Amino acid sequence: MGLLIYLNGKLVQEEEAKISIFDHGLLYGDGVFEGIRSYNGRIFKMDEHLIRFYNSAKAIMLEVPLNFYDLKNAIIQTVRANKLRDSYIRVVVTRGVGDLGLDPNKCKVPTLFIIASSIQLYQDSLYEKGLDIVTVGTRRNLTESVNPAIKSLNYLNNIMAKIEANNAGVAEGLMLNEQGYISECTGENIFAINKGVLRTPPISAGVLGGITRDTVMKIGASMDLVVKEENMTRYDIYTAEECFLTGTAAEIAPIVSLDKRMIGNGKPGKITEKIRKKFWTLTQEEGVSVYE
Ligand code: PXG
Repeated sequence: MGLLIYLNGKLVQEEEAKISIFDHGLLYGDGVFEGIRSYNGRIFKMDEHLIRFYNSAKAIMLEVPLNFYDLKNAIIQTVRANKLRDSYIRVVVTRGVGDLGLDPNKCKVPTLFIIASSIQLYQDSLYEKGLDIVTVGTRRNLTESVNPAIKSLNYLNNIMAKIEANNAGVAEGLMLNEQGYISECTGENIFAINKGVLRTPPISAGVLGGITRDTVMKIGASMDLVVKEENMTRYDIYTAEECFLTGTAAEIAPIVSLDKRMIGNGKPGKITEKIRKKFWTLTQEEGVSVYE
């Protein structure tokens, strides 16, 4: 039997979970989404994800058809209905059904759906060995275009970057912004460690304010690392002692080379491994319980 999907207020079988070809989420990528994980029956950082979800919707002037409390319940119900403990939850709201023009005013009712399933971005072995990544030619959107802070359904920019990484035969691509500063990977934030300083690009460099990014900055501070959000160039990564990426789907994955420059000794870094362990512990201890 397939998954049970929450679609516009009802739990339906996967095969029945269908939306119109006139939905502007499909026709124009007009909508926003979230990716959330549950660990051992608890939804990790749920409020943080939902706050970002409502902020993304607000930024594109789209009203989420459920309030915070009801959406939270709908997510819990969806995970429970699928009897999942470790899961990846996709929450999507689109502008809804309209005509073949762009105008969102023609879309009267937003479409809201929730998928609770699983995800694996990279093979397990890559977490042990570390990722080789390359800088891609596709630049991150300008913050005055589709602001990367909005988790919109418009991921073509990132997908083009991912295609470049695939073509280069590596698992991930590093995207620069218009000024040539580092922004982020195709769906993950990036960090470097050098001489006791944990660095990541600021939101203003055109990055999504990752929930995992936030958690990792807090973990770093608790380990007496100096945590800095500042503009970075590729040189800062080439010469770092350690490097890793973060994301809900990817979790924390060590990076061992960029553009064929070996980072540190070419193995996942010791501090990175400590951060990964602490992150894992948090995922097992925190979160909104699905089954109690
Ligand atoms: N940057 C971008 C562009 C993202 O889309 C992150 C960073 C990491 O943010 P979080 O809050 O997850 O730590 C994201 C996250 C998917 C999927 O298929 C979603 C993301 C990344 C990869 C896959 O749902 N979004």
